[in-house]
Amino acid sequence: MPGIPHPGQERAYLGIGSNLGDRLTILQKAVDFLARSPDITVVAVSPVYETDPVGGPEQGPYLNAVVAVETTLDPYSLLKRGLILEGLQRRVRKERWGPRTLDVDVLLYGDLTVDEPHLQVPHPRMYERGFVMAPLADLDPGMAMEAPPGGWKGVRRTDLSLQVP
Ligand code: GSY
Repeated sequence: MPGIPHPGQERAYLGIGSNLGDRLTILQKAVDFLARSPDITVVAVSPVYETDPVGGPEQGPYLNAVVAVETTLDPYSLLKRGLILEGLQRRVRKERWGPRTLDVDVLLYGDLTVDEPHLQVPHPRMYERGFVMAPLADLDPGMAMEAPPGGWKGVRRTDLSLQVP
């Protein structure tokens, strides 16, 4: 991932995922929304992966990707922006780990560590999740955990792609 953030900006990585509705369109709308935000620059978007659901009830496969951004928002405001985005996709929080139109996670925010009830950065489960590590490694191998022998299970790279507007 080339480039150093501009002064006053932080590099952050967001995980996006969807397993309900028109999954690719929903992810693209999420990228478009981020790119339209004056305080966020979308630097790069990973390839799209189809992934087996981790946790929760029986549910359909996800499409997952990782978005690299530069932002002047602090990590809490970035989290809030993600929640707004989820709301725009009419995500209803019925059950933890259940199917969802859109999930947005703040994975990394510069070198910062946050450990608060509503926000943990780095995301506490990201290093064990192939659906995060595989796309993150495509964007920035230095930030990701190396895949285990045999590769990440339940994670398939697709030919689908997300555009940076
Ligand atoms: O934490 C993100 C939501 N989520 C996902 C996901 O995005 N992808 C897959 N494959 N499984 C998941 N389980 C949860 S919860």
